[in-house]
Amino acid sequence: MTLCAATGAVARAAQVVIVDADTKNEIDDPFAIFRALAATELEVVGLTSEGWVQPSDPARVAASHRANREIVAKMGLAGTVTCAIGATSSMPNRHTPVDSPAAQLIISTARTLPAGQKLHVVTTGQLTNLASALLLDPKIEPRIAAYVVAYKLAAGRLTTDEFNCQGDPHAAACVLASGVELYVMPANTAGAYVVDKATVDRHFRTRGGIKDYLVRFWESGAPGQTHRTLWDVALVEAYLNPGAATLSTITQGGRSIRAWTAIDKRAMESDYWAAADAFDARAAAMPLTWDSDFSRGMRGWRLGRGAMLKREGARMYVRLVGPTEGDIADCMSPLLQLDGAEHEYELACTYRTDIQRSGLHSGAWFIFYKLDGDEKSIGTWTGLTLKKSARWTTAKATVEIPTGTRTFKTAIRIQGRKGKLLDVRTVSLRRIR
Ligand SMILES: [Ca+2]
Repeated sequence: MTLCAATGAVARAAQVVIVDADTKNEIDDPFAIFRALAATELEVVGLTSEGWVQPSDPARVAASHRANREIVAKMGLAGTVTCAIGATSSMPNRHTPVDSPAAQLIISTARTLPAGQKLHVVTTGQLTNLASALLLDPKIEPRIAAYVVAYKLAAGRLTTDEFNCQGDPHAAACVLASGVELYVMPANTAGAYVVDKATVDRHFRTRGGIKDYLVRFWESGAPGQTHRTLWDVALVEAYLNPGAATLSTITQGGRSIRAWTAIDKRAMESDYWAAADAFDARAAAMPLTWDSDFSRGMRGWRLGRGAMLKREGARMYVRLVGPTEGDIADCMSPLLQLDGAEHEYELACTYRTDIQRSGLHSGAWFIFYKLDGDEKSIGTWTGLTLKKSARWTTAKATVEIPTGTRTFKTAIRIQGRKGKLLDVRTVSLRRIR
């Protein structure tokens, strides 16, 4: 993370996103929000709420806001993703915004990004919060790219004859007439994203947390339905996977708008379930895990002697430089608290090193500390030794946790090997038993 002192703006490694959703209106919103929040390439900083249909009812936006908070909590992201409630009514005309905490979150986030970085607003409901933010602070317009599921595409033109637009026709007209960088998933393109409930059950049922929550959301929102169109998921998938949809340029009202004209539903769905399955693994591994996204810091890891953060393009990694003979360069993990029962973990890392031969207490390796309640070492001494590799490669080790183990920590080390390098881009620890 780089701090730009002049502006106070923070440059982030991952794309900064706010998701704006009429979460309680349809079952597709929570499924789409889950996919966006599970995306490792995004830093979703906010989840804002919309109402739906006319006339406006403040109870609807409040219900969306409550559902947003539930989703964030179920995903273990409370404190990371800010939930801000949106406008309690639609706009009275095309030029008059409706202020709300949601609009203010969009404004303040766009303002704090450094020049050249855009806030992506991904909207899966009516466009009130986005349009209002653009009207309340016109200076943010060049700092935002908006991705919306709205409008209908007919004969090469976007019309507002569509559900999300009709919830606030003035907001829909305002966004279309604005100069904001705009990507539209028209409702008639997204309509091809139909999902089978049996597939949802296979991936989510009895998996606990957010996954069972999404099963319940389907069953209460679309009781008895075996298939359902998940329009909003099509937007998030097209946004995350440009290859899974066809993006065309439309010139309308004297400006250029990008709109998706077709989707590869099979590619989108296979990405969705792969990301959904991976989310479990990450959740279980969270305590000692980091990856090349350092936008949230090192998650408790400490750079020791001979260790530094380096950047290669958008990726960051930890570099260790071999100290003088006999000394140690290291990067220490935070402490993982354990329940004292017997377990097995899998430790995996992505690394490269020019160190020829390594072993326990020698060269490039991960040291494992398994300690009892008195901080005494327990079980046999083990670690993960790393083979020489000029390219990024993955190494894995099984960590046996004997009964009585109360804490585990690990450290990336170079022992000896003066001037030699070990670069580590990701570390994950996953309980397998
Ligand atoms: Ca929606």
